[in-house]
Amino acid sequence: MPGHNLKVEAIYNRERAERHIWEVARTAGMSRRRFLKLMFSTGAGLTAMSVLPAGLRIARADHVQVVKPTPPELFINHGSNREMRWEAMAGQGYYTSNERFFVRNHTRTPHIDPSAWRLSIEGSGVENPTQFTYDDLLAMEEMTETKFIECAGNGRSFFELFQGRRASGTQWKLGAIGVAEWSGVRLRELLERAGVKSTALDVMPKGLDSLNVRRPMPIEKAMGDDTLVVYGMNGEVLPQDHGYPVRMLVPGWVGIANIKWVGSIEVSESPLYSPWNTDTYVLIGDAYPDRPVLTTQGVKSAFELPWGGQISAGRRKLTGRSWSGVAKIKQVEVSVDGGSTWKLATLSARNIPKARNIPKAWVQWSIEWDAAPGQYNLQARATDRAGNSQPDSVPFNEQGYLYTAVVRHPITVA
Ligand SMILES: Nc1nc2c(c(=O)[nH]1)N[C@H]1C(S)=C(S)[C@@H](COP(=O)(O)O)O[C@H]1N2
Ligand SMILES: [Mo]
Repeated sequence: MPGHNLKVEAIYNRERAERHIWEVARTAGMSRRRFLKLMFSTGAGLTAMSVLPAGLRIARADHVQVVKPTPPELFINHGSNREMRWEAMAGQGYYTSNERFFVRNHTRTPHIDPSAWRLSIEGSGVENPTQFTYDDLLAMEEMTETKFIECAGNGRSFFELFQGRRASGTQWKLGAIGVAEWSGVRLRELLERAGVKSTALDVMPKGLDSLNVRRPMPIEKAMGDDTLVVYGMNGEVLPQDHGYPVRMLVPGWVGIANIKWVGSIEVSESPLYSPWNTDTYVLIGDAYPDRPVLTTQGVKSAFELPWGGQISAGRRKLTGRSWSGVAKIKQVEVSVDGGSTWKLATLSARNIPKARNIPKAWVQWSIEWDAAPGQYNLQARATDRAGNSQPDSVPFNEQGYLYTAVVRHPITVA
């Protein structure tokens, strides 16, 4: 795993894409001079990019904010954010591959040279401020965890669509989530090596992106068994867009807790604040007078179907996935008649022979449906083993977080 440099890979991919376009242009009789002129005028360069096969389509506009290719058949483009298309997960295995994993950047993906990079553990909460190199981390005991990372705003667009009030922020449907096998070292191990004090209160990882995105968590969460400093994703080097060289994994918590491109971790004996636990990632609205700070995610469900798409009539197997930030999923019910009747879906164990149902990850499910022609709003409602379920609506909050209500997924049967 070390030695595989994703920065070099990104440059390589871009050069390869440009060479491919030139080949296409040359075959079509274009002169080198005209080609270069086109490439340097952004608009035309982008048009030229569209002749690329999907895997090579690394448009310049994309390259600015997100490094990996995010083709439209796999992603919905929201500017610096890329949403996973749920319909593209149909027939896929349990994990979200690195190629398909959603990207949520407050600014843009930075390039970090791992040889110059250090991870510092510092602050009033440690006896011995300590620095770790990339190789130091790789030499430590490797832990792996299968968990989701989900944006706190996943489902935000439904506040407007179903409840008539638009919340500010990226108008995600349900694709701001993915499940991966994360590998790295326990944060607790690093804190202990730095001599964490019994009086330590808050722990704040800080990103090396241009805004230094950072957000504190309480020491109890930081010391948890499954809270990791991650360097691997699905058995590969953590990709650049997902936090290379290292990111946090804070299972069950809102996406923002999983800070990417971490350069330092502050441990403090007094409470820590950042814009991401004071101005954003708090609930603001009439129903939330105390402005609670977001921690865990709730329960959600998604169908692996195109939004507003069409399927053919007959016996169908509807598939989807449900998850909770708190506990394992106990059951999933599906309604095809607008919520009048509900049937239990079958929880599947595909691709994970032993671990049928993992807490703070998702469970795959399916249900048979004899679909007659017509318009439908399909609904799925999950319940976790802690008793949390999905309500019909949720009280509005200005920034549209935690939309855990049952979603009505429009579909035409023809
Ligand atoms: N440094 C840094 N970390 C970050 C972010 C960011 O913009 N900068 N975005 C956060 C948010 S809001 C989410 S939802 C997750 C998304 O992780 P992903 O892009 O790997 O899917 O990363 C979190 N970590
Ligand atoms: Mo997020």
